[in-house]
Amino acid sequence: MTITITAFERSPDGGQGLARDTRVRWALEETDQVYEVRLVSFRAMKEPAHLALHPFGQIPTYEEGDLVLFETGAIVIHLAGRHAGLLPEDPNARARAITWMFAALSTVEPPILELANARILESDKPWSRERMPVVADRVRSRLSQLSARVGDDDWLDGAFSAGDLMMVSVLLRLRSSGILDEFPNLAAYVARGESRPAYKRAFAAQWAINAG
Ligand SMILES: N[C@@H](CCC(=O)N[C@@H](CS)C(=O)NCC(=O)O)C(=O)O
Repeated sequence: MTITITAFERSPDGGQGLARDTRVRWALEETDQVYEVRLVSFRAMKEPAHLALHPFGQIPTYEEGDLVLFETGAIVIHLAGRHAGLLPEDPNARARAITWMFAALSTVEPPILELANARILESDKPWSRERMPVVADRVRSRLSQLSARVGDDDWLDGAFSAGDLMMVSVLLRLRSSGILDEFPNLAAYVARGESRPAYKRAFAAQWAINAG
């Protein structure tokens, strides 16, 4: 069955891989799935045809036959549950990998997004200079906890899993802030994720659309 995802016609990050279709592409590559991409403009994302797929008018979406999904966490769990490569066989290890996916999306990503919004959307506000250190310290606090857990390990819980795919994807957004480099083991963890052939293919595919 053909898999089709949606992505920005032109990503605001110019191809740095921060748009969330990259994590879905990465999961598709890790699980050896062939897929097609439908590019959508910002205007088209808010029109009825796209809203029927994604009630919040965002990318990415995922279509496979009758199935339509949105939310990258749900899409990656769907792929990981049906194809080998992203979840361990052992039921407990599988549950822990899914736990790390939720941790990435609901505990680590929110303060990182808040920082990104503060830097990009609020830097011209009179209160921005005062607020920025508070927002940055919230990110540092989470990273410090994550760094203590990762320690010298390669991945979060044994072999690479969907939990790592999501955590690395979330942490990548921090690179331009310099905060990731304050935690050398996490910077190395992210670099390990980026060096995976499947990530490189996913990155190159979105770069081909957005660069230039
Ligand atoms: N929680 C959603 C977030 C989706 C999201 O924020 N997508 C962004 C692109 S990375 C988007 O479509 N932004 C445009 C908009 O919200 O209008 C997920 O993980 O899929």
